[in-house]
Amino acid sequence: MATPPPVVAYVALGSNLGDRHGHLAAAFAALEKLPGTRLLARSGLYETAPVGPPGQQDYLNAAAELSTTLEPLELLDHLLSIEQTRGRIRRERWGPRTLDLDLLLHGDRRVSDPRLTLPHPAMLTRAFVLAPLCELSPALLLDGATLAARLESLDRSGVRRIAS
Ligand code: A4P
Ligand code: MG
Repeated sequence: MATPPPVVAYVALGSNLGDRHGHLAAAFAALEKLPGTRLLARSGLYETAPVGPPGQQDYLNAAAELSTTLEPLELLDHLLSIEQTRGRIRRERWGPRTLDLDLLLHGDRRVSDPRLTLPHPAMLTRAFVLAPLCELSPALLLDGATLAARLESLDRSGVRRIAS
């Protein structure tokens, strides 16, 4: 079977437990090694105030731009297994996590599957996702507005860029 043409996909990275820098560095290294995939660009690192249950540590967040021939669900499965290698245990929704990898966009695919929704439903309302993503693709249009314009309209007070 012919290999499908590569598409550009974006992944959000987050960690607020344990060695946060180590978890994100390991995630970027693992993304680079995925089959049929190239890591085109990575954002800087952001320290962000936790959204969700109170009493959590601050998060480190970042974003990655990939070129991939993997189908969306295949890519999701790889992201989930990278999370597992960093000891991710799922407890409460929005609770603390060693590593969270969310698939934000996969080309212009719209997916509504019990396991995967694309574009990621919360990406446009979260400055901790859009700030790093806008470093990679500020002019990308989604539902009639650029990512940069969406970010402008959000409260960014809890989001601080700490390293490139
Ligand atoms: N799933 C469906 N669509 C997707 C997608 N586009 N990408 C399914 C990834 N996964 C997707 O995810 C549960 C299931 O969602 C997956 O098995 C997959 O089949 P999860 O990561 O186990 O659940 P979760 O992360 O606990 O819940 P949820 O609602 O996904 O949480 P979020 O939205 O990821 O939020 N505050 C700051 N500052 N920074 C953060 O990074 N992250 C969260 C987690 C909360 N607060 C935060 C941050
Ligand atoms: Mg997740």
